[in-house]
Parts: sequence; structure tokens; C-alpha cells
Amino acid sequence: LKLSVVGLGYIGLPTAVMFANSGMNVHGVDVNPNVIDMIRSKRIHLHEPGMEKALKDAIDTGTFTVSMQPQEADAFIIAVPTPIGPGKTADLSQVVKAAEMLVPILKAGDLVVLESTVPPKTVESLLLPVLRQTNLVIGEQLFVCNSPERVLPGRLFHELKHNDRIVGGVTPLSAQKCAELYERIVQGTIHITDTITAEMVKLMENTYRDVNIALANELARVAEEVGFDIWEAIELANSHPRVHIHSPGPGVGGHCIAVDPWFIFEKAPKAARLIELSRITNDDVPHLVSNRIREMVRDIHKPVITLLGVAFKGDIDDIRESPSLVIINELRTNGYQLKIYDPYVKQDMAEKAPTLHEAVTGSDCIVLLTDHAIFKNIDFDQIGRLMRSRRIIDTRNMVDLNRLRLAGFLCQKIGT
Ligand code: SAJ
Repeated sequence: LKLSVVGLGYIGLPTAVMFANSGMNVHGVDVNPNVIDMIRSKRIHLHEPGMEKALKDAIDTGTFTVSMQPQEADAFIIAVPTPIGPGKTADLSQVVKAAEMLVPILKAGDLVVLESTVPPKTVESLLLPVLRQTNLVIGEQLFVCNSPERVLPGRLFHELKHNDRIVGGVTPLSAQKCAELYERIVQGTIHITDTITAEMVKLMENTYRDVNIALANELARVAEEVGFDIWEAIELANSHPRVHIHSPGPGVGGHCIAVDPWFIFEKAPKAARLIELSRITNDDVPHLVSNRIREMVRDIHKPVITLLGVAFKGDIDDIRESPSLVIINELRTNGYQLKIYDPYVKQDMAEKAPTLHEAVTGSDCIVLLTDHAIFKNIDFDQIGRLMRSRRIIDTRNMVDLNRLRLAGFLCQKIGT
């Protein structure tokens, strides 16, 4: 059995490599020549624990090859990006392009699996019309499924293997063939359903999280207005056996949770009121944080602000939809002098400092934005000595404010 994976990004590459390391012959396809060159030279274009070794193993054993053109195979996984376009609707052009690429090489008996996150009915109304150009009978000669990825960046390999997998088929036989494919790498349960349900399940999972984070962020604003500590209150509320309030923060980032709820809203705007409000609530948070930063340094002439963390969450290098970017942009536009430090993020930024030492030297205020583990161990006594004035805003409940106050810091924590 030969597998072809179209799209070698955050999901496609680890998935392809995992199948290859299970002993299957896998061919990976990407339209970006740089990605192909990097993979061929066994370098990776994304940070993920275990990725480098897994890729090296797959290439060295000869089970994994890559190119810009698809090759004949028995099963195809489409794992291309589905960004949000203008008007908050899904841009599915890369899914269409990927499917069109496959049309000339598909043959009777093949399986096509869409792993990209898509609005409900995408398989039915967008993928199938393209695949019908093969003249193969869908569900009988050409098996088609939606099996969304559900893995957490930073724990990708573990979750690919151990999470349950949802497989939605256009026919039961399609779903069965798809389940047989994933059984090679998945140890969790494989649940079989239809394509619309599989598409929706994925969106519902991320929407569940977004709505709950919106609640936490809203309660943080309530705490600021009423006057209590949201972090302590959440901890206490969560001691109830049926309550799990999420964490407030600087906003919701990443390519999934900040995007997927809109894919539901796009299809059912009248019904999805809470979903829309939660998105708006979470998108407001970085603006509120940036106002708070400006307020904190209002009495300082030409203040220098140090922002710690650009990635959208801790211990990863991904900056897509990161609230830090919104905050950076707003402060920049308003003429503030910034110093930015994030050891994970490779992208160039004018204000980026190469070391923490440099980022805090001469600074008036530190803002903790990303919950990278290394930021939890910063020695603030030492750092304070390098600053022009000792002020700090913690958006993630990462530091003990009492200790910082003793070290002479003026401190604020969001949600207090
Ligand atoms: N966040 C909070 N408070 C919280 C939890 C998260 O503010 O209590 C923020 C994070 O800081 C981050 C954002 O939300 O900015 C999203 O982070 P995340 O860790 O919740 O999720 P992602 O985007 O890294 O991955 C999610 C996962 N979905 C679920 O847990 C339901 C993952 O399993 C999915 O595969 C992934 O989306 C995806 O690709 O869809």
C-alpha cells in the first residue's frame, strides 16, 4: 500500500513521517520548493519535539520521498491550510487545488482523505465535484473521507498516536477503508461516521474551547471591575467536580481556535450567536491588554516597553493569529519604543532583541505575553537592575507578584 500526503505543513509532515516510520511507502507533496528542499536535506521548517529524528529516520530508511508533483498511490491525504479569508469565511482554494492535482492520477480502488479543517458540507459540495472529474463512481470506485486532525502543537506525535480518530465517510465502505489506513498509526479508538458529522465534530471541539476561554476572559474583566483575583477564584471554582473554567490570558491565538468557530458561524449565522460573541470577546482582549500597557507607562516620558513572547502559546514557535502581534502592532502604531524577546520565534522583527538581557536593559515595563516555561524562571531581582524603571504586567499568571513587589516592581496582573 502506498500513501501520498499533499501539504507538508504542521500536520501533513508529521503525519506523513509517522506513516513512513510505520513501514509504509509515503510520498509527500508540497507546492513550496523551499519546503521540499529543506525536507530532502532532513532539515525541518517547524519546531515540534521529536520531529527532526522522525524525519531523519523516515528519509534514511527510504520509506519517505517528497516532490512538488503528486505520484500514483493507493491512498491520498490532503492536509493543506484552510485560512480564513476576508469576511470571516473559509478560504478553501488550496483544498480545491490539491484535489485538482490528484484528478489525473486517481484510479479505481483509491482512497482520498481530507484532513484539513473545513466548514460543514465541504466534502459534499466542494471536494466531490472535483473528484467526479475522474469519472470514478464515488463511494464505490473512489473512496472519500473526512478525518480531521485533532492534535495539539507541542504534543503532536504523542497525540497522533494516542488520540481517538474521527473518520467520516461518503459511504460506510469509504469510512472502513480510511479506518484501516489510520489503524497503522493510531492506538486510540477510531470512530466511524458520515462526512458532515466529522467536519462538525472538529469545529465543535475548538469552538467549545473558544467559548470557554471567552467566558474566562469575560470573568477576568468582571474581576477587574468588581475587585477580586480571578486566578484564585477560578482555582476555587474548579475544585467543584463539574466545573472547569479555562484560563484568561492576552487573547486567543493560533490557526485553529481563533479561526474554526467562524467556519460554523459562516454556515449558520442566525443560530451561532454565542459562538460569534465569544470570538468577538476573545478578539477584544489584546486591545484591552494594550490599553492597560499604555496606562501603566502613562507617566513616563518616552517609555521603553519590553514584550516577552510572540508565539501564540507557550513552548512553540508558531505566531499565527498570536495576540502578541495585535499588541505589538497597536503599540508600534502609537509610537511606543518596543523591545521584543522570544527565543522560539525565528521571524525577523525590527524590535527583536537577541537576548533577554538586551531586551530588558533600559526598559520601563516588562509585559509577559507568552507562557513559555523559560519565562517562569526569570530572576527578576537581577533583571530589575538592568531596567530604567521596574514595572511589570503579567497576562498569564506566571509570576508571584508579591515577590516582585519586594524586588521593587510596580506590578499588575490581568484579572486582578
Ligand atoms: N488559551 C487561553 N486559555 C486557555 C487555553 C488556551 O487563553 O485556557 C489560548 C492559548 O494561549 C492560545 C489559544 O488559546 O493562544 C489556543 O491554544 P490551545 O492550546 O487551546 O489550542 P491550539 O490552538 O494549540 O490547538 C487546538 C487543540 N484543540 C483542542 O484542544 C480542542 C488541538 O487539539 C487541535 O488539533 C488544534 O487546535 C487544531 O489544529 O485545530
